[in-house]
Amino acid sequence: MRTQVGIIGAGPAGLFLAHLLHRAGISSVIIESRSREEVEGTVRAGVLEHWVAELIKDLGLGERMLREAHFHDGITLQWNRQRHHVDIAALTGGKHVTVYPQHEVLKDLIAGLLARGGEILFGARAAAIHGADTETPSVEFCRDATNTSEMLHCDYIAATDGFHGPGRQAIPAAKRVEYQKIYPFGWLGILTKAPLSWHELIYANQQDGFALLSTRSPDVQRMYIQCDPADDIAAWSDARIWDELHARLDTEGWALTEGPIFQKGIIPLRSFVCETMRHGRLFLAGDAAHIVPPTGAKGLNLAVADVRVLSRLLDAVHKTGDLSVLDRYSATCLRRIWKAERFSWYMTTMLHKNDEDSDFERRIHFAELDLIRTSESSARSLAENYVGLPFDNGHE
Ligand code: RFL
Ligand code: PHB
Repeated sequence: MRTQVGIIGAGPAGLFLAHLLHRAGISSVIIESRSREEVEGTVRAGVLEHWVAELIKDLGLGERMLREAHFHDGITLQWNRQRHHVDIAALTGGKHVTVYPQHEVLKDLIAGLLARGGEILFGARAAAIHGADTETPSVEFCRDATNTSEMLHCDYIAATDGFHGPGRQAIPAAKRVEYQKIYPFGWLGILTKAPLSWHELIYANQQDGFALLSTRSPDVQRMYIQCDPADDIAAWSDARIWDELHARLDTEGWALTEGPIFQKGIIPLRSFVCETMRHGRLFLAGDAAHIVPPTGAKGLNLAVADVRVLSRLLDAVHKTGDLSVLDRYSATCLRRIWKAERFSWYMTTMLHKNDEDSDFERRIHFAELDLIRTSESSARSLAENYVGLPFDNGHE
């Protein structure tokens, strides 16, 4: 098989890339190890930055999002049993928080790509990347259905294969510098069949730690609580989960609305960046190159930002034949990545209870929250980061 860009992974990074390349007249094939049903059924992120929602519309894929997503003017922060509304729309000249689940975005991207003649090989696992630093790279893959090895020959390879995929390891270890921070807490996430409890997301830091109230649809709600990342989910009965959610989210005269819990799981929290993101004709994008803790709602958005850069550079090469523009890929992406890493770390440290913190640090976190309540420039900084920083024109 032959194509211009071989893409490993049909997550947000791989699928947005295929659409952007298609729009530029560049062919691609996506190799995805999971089935379409599994990709479309995995519950992950919920919040889109303003420009990502605009991009979905620009790509002609926004019809369902416009009908089904929730568009919020802001977010609510809660501490000391008090709530504070951060008016993101007012602070950013009218930008909104779009709550539209990642798997719904993926359904729209997959259907749209297939309708446009795009090629996605589901149930096909990339096993090895060959000749990344040559002019003739290829991806060796194996389809579940046949269990035989095949080759995808291409001009460029995009490894959009997530944190555990083989892409990053194909960059020689001596060329890679990896930065990592593991947090001493995780998130227990649930889906519950219940009506909306509050009109926007609530990020709470109460005595027992962090909780987040989010939504999926008018009758399905998404909620998270801080827990020990080593906890066994079996130790968390529904009753225990509701007790903790009430303890962290309820305020005087207001209580969360309960419903049956139909999905629950625990994820660890980490920050990770791999520098460089390129080796010859191999490019890493999305979680393959970086991870953020979910408190800033940045992971999916950052994956799309990477492939926005990559598609523009590949389009420039396609038009001019000048390969030297590709030298800008890593540095251009990393400028935005480190700002998202900073914001995600800041939201995480400010909003969680860390048993390793001293009382002094705990007081500092509450002072940071109070600064957002009382200082417009602090609130604006949070708002700008939350809805997505502007692009660094000329550099991205
Ligand atoms: P993905 O989504 O992991 O997709 C990678 C794909 O590659 C496939 N793959 C392979 N295919 C072929 N051959 C191989 N050898 C392969 N190895 C792997 C995998 O099957 C998969 O389909 O990476 P991508 O595209 O970089 O996208 C990243 C995002 O998924 C991730 O950052 C977000 O989900 C993070 N995240 C959030 N991001 C946001 O922007 N806003 C949020 O509100 C938000 N909330 C969250 C989140 C992540 C969470 N979890 C579960 C970690 C909330 C949570 C709880
Ligand atoms: C979600 O709805 O899953 C969600 C929302 C905001 C976050 C993280 C996850 O910061």
